[in-house]
Amino acid sequence: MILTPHDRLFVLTGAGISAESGLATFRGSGGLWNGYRVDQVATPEAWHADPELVWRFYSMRRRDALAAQPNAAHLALAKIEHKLANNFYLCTQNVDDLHERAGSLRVHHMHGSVFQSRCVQCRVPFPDQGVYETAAELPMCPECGEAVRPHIVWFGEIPLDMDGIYRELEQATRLLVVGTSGSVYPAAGFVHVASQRGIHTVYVGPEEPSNADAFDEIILGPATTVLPGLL
Ligand code: BV8
Ligand code: ZN
Repeated sequence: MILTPHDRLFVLTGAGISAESGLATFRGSGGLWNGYRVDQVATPEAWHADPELVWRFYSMRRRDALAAQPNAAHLALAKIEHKLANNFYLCTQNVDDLHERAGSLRVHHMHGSVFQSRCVQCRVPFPDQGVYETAAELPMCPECGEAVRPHIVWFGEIPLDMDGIYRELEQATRLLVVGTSGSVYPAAGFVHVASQRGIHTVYVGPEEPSNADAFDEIILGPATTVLPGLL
């Protein structure tokens, strides 16, 4: 990917970039959605129906993320950010912190972070690495006594700082998308916004995403193999 000093690179990542760090993707074989149905653990309705099950699911996700290490793909993005400085923006659908642990600074978690929680009433996110796996352990707000939930964007909820994301998309001259199946919106629509603006769009992953037709370039291969050479 030829980048001139005037280029502004917008990068979107999905579960695929963390696959080689041992974190399950959603749809892949053995994917998260094989063990749990989306509507059982990742919707506001699921939370109201069974907060204990939801907290068991996200406690498992916290353990997995804590045990994982950033891989060469995360490191390649941190390196290019270092070179491009403010001409770089990383939007991830992932709730793990492997981008930050690889050294990325300008990372926006549009679907939230597994290491943050918030009170359903006070709504202020705070850092939380706790695991809550029984009804007795479910966290309550020290301020107002209400329930504390994972600071995660569930299906049917609006992703975080969509205005900021669209502002960055408006200014970008290149779009790089890595490791996402292109099946969940609004993230899957970013490539369409980029194409309408005539900016060059590239996808990296071992298989074509469901929105493949929208990309100018598809580079098939694992992120750890492709990204270091691409950037
Ligand atoms: C909303 C947090 C209103 C939870 C997640 C339009 C059309 C149809 C439906 C909708 C629509 N608009 C909205 C909807 C509804 C819904 C939706 O899209 N449903 C789908 C199922 C059809 N969207 C919503 O509800 C969203 N909210 O729309 O609010 C709104 C919006 C904007 C403005 C105003 C109002 C909220 C969606 C967010 C839900 N939360 N995550 C958690 O993590 O537990 S989504 C979750 O699934 C991920 O974050 C990600 O976004 C998504 C898909 O996962 P991927 O990351 O793509 O992973 P997947 O397993 O699918 O694929 C892995 C890929 O990696 C594969 O392609 C594979 O080839 C590749 N890969 C594998 N190995 C490697 C690799 N790549 C590189 N290297 C490797 N080694
Ligand atoms: Zn509270």
